[in-house]
Amino acid sequence: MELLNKINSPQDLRKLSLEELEQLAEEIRSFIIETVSKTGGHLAASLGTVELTIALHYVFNTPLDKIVWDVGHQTYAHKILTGRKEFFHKLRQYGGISGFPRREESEYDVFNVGHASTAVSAALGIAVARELNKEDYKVIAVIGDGSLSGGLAYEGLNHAGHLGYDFIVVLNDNTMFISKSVGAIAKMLVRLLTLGLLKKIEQKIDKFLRRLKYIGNVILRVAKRFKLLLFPGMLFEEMGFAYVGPVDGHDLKSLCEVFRSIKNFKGPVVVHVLTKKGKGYKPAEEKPEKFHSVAKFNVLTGEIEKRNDRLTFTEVFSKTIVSLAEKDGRIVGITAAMTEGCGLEEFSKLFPERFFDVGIAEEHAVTFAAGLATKNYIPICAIYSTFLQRAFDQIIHDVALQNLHVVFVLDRAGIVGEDGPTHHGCFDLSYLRLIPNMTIMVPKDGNELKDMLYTAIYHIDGPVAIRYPKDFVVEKNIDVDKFEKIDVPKAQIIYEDKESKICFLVLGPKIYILKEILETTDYRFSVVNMRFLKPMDEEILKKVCNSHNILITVEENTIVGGLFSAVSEFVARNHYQVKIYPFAFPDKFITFGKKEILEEEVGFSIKNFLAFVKSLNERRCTNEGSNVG
Ligand SMILES: Cc1ncc(C[n+]2csc(CCOP(=O)(O)OP(=O)(O)O)c2C)c(N)n1
Repeated sequence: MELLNKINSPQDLRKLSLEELEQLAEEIRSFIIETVSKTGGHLAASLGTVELTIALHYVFNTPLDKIVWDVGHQTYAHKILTGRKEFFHKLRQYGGISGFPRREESEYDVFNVGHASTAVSAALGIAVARELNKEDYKVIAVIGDGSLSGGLAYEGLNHAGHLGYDFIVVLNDNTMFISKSVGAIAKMLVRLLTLGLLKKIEQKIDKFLRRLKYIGNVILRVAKRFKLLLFPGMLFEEMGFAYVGPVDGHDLKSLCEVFRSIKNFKGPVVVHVLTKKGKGYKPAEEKPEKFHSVAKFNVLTGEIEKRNDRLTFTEVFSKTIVSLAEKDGRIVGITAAMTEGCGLEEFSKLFPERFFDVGIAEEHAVTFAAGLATKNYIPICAIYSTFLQRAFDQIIHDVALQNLHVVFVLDRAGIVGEDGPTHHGCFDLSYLRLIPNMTIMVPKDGNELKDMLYTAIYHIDGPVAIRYPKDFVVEKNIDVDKFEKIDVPKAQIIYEDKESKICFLVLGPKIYILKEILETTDYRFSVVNMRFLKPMDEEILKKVCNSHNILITVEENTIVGGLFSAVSEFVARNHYQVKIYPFAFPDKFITFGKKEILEEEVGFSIKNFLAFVKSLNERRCTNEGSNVG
């Protein structure tokens, strides 16, 4: 790490020669691989952007010039070069540095991010502020080809093209569809560009197209398409951007040359950069999808640390949906660029004609599902809780308002851990509960998930949501060919204690913590598995309100608008005299770190539950039962 040791900021970087930059790139790469092998993280994308990051900080005058990253999972080199090398071993660890750009962390992090397709819009806002303030700096949005599949990116490009301000978009294109031969054309284009010939050639083609005009519109359209093949950038040009590229994203010399040549470009410009995901680390190059977001791994062998063999909720969903789809051709699987994460990989292989990965386009996924539902298909929209936030209006306007039968399967509900606040699924119970016609179910374990999916598909009309955490189920095996209908909205009394007058109303798998407390201590209380948040089982609620003094709601969701709100509204509406205490996430954003640490911090560990039960008991013994919680 001879060179890297000397670099504490981009100012140090700018003192290096081009040859030294190449060595630095190798050192950064090794440093990233070594660190991520111990912390886990987004390896492949960050390895792909090492040279790009160096070139950007080398040519542009950061932090005065602003680099806005899309998603932000590719910014490890950026973090290392901008003063966070010393903290890099604490990447994604509680109290350490985030895996994504955060303005709180560094002046070089211009915009907080974690969800895709935001960079162009955010950067454009900054560019407009610069114009209004009559300031002088460059604004660069860096967006991946995947993130360019999200509609928001086009809204930003459209607006940027219309405004015409000086504005740079770097398209970090790491898809495999550009083969070697096209790569050769790319090199040629770069050379043409630096010689100033590109514009001339394009002008010639434009003239040629204009001459063709008299032959008729059809030919013109074909001709335009021909130009699009020759110049993929035409898409951007039509939106008001100049287009430069493609550029080899691992060739520091070309990158620096191109950035220097467009640095003072007047108006919006797209620089198309070709990179390889996982670049420089063979296992990641070979399996970029496995090393996209990776757990700890052995650097030498590339072997990824195996978690234990227990089944996850995702796997139960995966097996169940395959089992159901085998028997029913109406079932369609939809995901927004998260096939594996959402457990639809097997489904996609077995039923390719009924499987749709729509790209990072959650809004489209939902409206597309709504369209299918009007034709009596049964769309299963499998989207992480946090990403479904994107499609809030589509759920209301396109699905619920028409009471269409779309099944939403929300993975990663609750705290997810190291990815942090952009990825925790803390809000879905709240944002779904307020939507009319919606049924919301939360399984406590794998068997319940399986039966809920079956019930959602065959015994409920209108929109249905099932949400579950990134976690293991309690069961070892589940028979995904046997199904039991769950009556809507039947809750389930798991344990009834007539003496204590304390009743826990629980949504989801944390119910097993309470079971454990009942089994291992002398504390007594009733426990209800709510199963449904909407509609709620008002019969059971009436019963517990009449037989208990204290209700405690448990939900892995923000305290605002979920189960605590629903039970409080019910109690107030019916004038019951019970007291209600919440186990829910606080009304603030939860940081990143190990899931267990974060859960303890927000009061969801077994220790927290035990302390609460103990305090309830003590107060009850001293007749103070009213001030607990
Ligand atoms: C709205 C949203 N949906 C899904 C994701 C999950 N996600 C993270 S990175 C990624 C792929 C991004 O592709 P690209 O922009 O090309 O970057 P690459 O990883 O290829 O470098 C996806 C789908 C997300 N971050 N945001």
